[in-house]
Amino acid sequence: MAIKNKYKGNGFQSHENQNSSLSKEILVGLYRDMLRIRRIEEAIESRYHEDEMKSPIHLVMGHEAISVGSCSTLKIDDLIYCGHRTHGHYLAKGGSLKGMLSELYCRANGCSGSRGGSMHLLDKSVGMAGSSAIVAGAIPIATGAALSFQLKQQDRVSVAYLGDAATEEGACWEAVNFAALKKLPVIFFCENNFFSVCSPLEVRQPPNVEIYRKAEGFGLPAVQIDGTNILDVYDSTQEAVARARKGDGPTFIEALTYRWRGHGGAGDDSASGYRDPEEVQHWEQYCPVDGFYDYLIKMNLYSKAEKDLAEKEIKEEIEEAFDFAISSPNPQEIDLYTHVYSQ
Ligand SMILES: Cc1ncc(C[n+]2csc(CCOP(=O)(O)OP(=O)(O)O)c2C)c(N)n1
Repeated sequence: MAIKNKYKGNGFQSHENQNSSLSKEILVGLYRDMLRIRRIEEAIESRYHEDEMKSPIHLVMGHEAISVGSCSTLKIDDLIYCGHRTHGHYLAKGGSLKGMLSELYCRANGCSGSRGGSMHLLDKSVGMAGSSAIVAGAIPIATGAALSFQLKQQDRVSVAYLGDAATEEGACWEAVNFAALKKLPVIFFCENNFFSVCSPLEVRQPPNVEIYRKAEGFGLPAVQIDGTNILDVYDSTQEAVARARKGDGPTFIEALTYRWRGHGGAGDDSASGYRDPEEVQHWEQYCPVDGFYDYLIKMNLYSKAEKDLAEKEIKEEIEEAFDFAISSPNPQEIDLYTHVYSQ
């Protein structure tokens, strides 16, 4: 097998010259947030075989720059919606680690009250408005939220995170069309990792028609960016958010990235033959977290000692959150009858 999906970005290796107007504090914060998500994902993965987390999981390793870079441009009352790969978005939007882990362990105090599991994280207090396991299911809902902001004249935006496979659903383009027509304050953020479960992009979509080009056909600004480069993600989302807040309508962002782990569960699944294991190794060279660390070091914005301290604090936070989740109560039988609606 040959490596088909080559890295198309600039890479932080050549980013000494990439200037950012962001302060040192913000840049270091972006790095720390990505590192935190990476370590949380590793911890979830290492414990998943214990079979105590009674929830399917979809790890986000390789996608960290997208969730952190984009959510960092949002306000707390802006709303985000996503599909099944939720952890990065929830944590980057300010979600509670304890609430998320409790949800994965199906405990009563999980952020979705143990009803959702990993694919349905919900937390109104931080603007995590919903996630859907139905591919493309959250896109029209995010668009509807943007319509409500517009009608109520609220200074808020919504973001619909979607995978490349979601662009094969009618609901995606119906929402994009409607948002373009009404100039809604919504950002469509496509995380193109080239796969839908085990099906590569080339067996699902015609070649040479890139996803962002399809979006452009609906008459809205659309860009393709390097999804492993957090500065590119931050800048393009910030621009899209500014456009939406000004009343100039939606933007479609296609960020190229790679899923380091299997579609679902723990570990890599390349051995099953749908992708070349060397392709995974190829993309690991462009790690969004380590690449940005090297950049910060080169720019004299960070030190090894500061990283060590961050690692220590993150480790302690993760251990405490796991202890909290594991010792949290299970839902009671009576809980079956709460949050149930009937007509
Ligand atoms: C409407 C619908 N069709 C099929 C599925 C089965 N399914 C679950 S995840 C998935 C692939 C999703 O790929 P993508 O949207 O690119 O996101 P990624 O997993 O790569 O992050 C599919 C086909 C589904 N959940 N919903």
